[in-house]
Amino acid sequence: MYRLYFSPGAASFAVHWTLIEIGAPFELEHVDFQTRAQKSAEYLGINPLGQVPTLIVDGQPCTETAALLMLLAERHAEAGLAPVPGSSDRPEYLELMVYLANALMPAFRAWFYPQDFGTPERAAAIKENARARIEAAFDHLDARLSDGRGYFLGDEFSTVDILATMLARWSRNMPKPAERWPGLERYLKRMKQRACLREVHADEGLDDWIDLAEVG
Ligand SMILES: N[C@@H](CCC(=O)N[C@@H](CS)C(=O)NCC(=O)O)C(=O)O
Repeated sequence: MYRLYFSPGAASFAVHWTLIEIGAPFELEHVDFQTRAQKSAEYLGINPLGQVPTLIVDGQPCTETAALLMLLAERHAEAGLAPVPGSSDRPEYLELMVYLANALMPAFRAWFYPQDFGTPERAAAIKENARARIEAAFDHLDARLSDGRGYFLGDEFSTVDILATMLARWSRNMPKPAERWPGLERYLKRMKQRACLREVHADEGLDDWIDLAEVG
C-alpha cells in the first residue's frame, strides 16, 4: 500500500494520476497549504524540502515528481507506462522526462513562487523570465507533436504524457496557456477525455480545467 502526501492540483497530481493508471492500492494524505502544513515539523520530518509530493514506498519517504513517476513505472512494468530499458523508445522517454523535470517544472516554480527566487521588487521580472521559459518549452513540446502523434512517444501512452499534461494544466491561468499551441491543443483535448485524468480531478475536487460533466 502506497501513501501519497498531496495537495489538490499540485505536483502530487501526476503521482496520484499514475497510481490510478497502474491500479495499485494507495491512500491519500492531504497536506493543507492553507495552514502551511507542508512546513510543519511533522511533515518536514518526512520531506525536509517541505514540498509535495511525498510517496511512502515500502515505508520509505520518496520525493521528486519525475523520479516517482519513473519509479512507479518500473515497479509496475505490467502497466506499460514506460518503454522497457533497451527498447528503441527508451532514449526519447528518458530525454522527455528529464526535459520536463529540468526545464519546464523549475520555470513553473519560478512563476508560482517568485519570492523564492529574489526580493519582492524583482518578482515581476522573475515571473516574466519564467513565462518566457515556459512558452519556449511549449514551442518545443508543440513541435514534438507536429506529426499528429497521439502521445509524446507516438502510439504508446507513458508517464511523459502524465507529467506533460499536468504541467500544461498549470498554465491554464497564464497569459498564453498551453492550448494556444495547435499541436498541444489537439493533444490536450484528447488527454482531457482520459478516464484516469478525470478521476484525479474528481478525487482532488478540481473543476477548473476539464468539465467532468462533459462526455467526450
Ligand atoms: N522538485 C519538486 C518540486 C515540488 C513542488 O514544487 N511542489 C510544490 C507544489 S506544486 C509545493 O510543495 N509547494 C509548497 C511549498 O513550496 O511551500 C518535485 O518535482 O516534486
